[in-house]
Amino acid sequence: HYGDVTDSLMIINLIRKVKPNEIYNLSAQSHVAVSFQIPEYTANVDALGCLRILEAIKSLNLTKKIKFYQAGTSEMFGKVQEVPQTEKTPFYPRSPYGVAKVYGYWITINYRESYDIFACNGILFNHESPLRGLEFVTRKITDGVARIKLGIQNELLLGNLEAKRDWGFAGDFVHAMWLMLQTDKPDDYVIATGEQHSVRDFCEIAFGTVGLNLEDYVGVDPRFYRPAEVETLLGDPGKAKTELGWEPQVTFEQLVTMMVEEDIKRIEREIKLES
Ligand code: G4F
Repeated sequence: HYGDVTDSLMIINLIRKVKPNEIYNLSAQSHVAVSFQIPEYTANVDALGCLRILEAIKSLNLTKKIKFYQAGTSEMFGKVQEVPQTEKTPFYPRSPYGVAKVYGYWITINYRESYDIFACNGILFNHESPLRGLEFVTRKITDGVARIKLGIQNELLLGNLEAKRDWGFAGDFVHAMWLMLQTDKPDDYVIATGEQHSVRDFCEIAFGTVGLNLEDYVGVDPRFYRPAEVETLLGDPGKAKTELGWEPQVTFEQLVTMMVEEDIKRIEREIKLES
């Protein structure tokens, strides 16, 4: 089905047609840096998009039939108010994206409390895989490392190398989303690994995987700095562990290695096709 969460009627018609048991709202303008350039569009999709789906569930009288998952984000913690961040940590978003997601978070809780919808917020920290878009730093690095290793690129320009993130494997995190909707009572959960690394650490391991040294290839370009930066994020997944029985399976090193290896294989295939 085609769709767009800026179109209320389309959402209503689609839900009426598909009659889903579960809805996972992963729709978003999810690029933090881009949200500074298109803040109004970001709010329309990321904040009001969530409201439109909840309002459709309510107006179709499906509040007892559909479970709803809202993709919250660690970007809502922004300028962090405590370390590590838990479900109780106050939000301090640092981008139009983070601000819009805070609206999505609260409107989900408001519809849960007002209309008894089974609605959960997952507060997911950064989650990566070989399918990640090239606009995000992890994939930009692993793609760059693969190209440098294969001799078709000779430098990698990045922004803030000191930013720290709690990076996990997307496959593990999607499992946590599903677990949230299999419980008896809707609630909100932090999904994170509880481990933190800098962009520089990510580069070090990625270049190390192919026997190269990051100092020889990585440069800093202020074009990739953001008007307001989230310097550090570290989640405490304790509640998800206790209540959902969830634990990440893929380590940071395994994640970086997996992404570099997949990029090398993909680029080698592309080179072969071209020759
Ligand atoms: O990979 P990023 O663009 O991800 P960011 O901003 O943390 O957001 C991602 O994770 C969130 C979960 O916390 C999601 F909600 C969101 O939708 C998205 O998936 O940047 C990570 C860090 C930033 O501090 C950024 O400034 O890496 C830094 N960085 C340094 N050089 C760079 C670059 N980021 C990008 N995209 N490109 C660079 O060249």
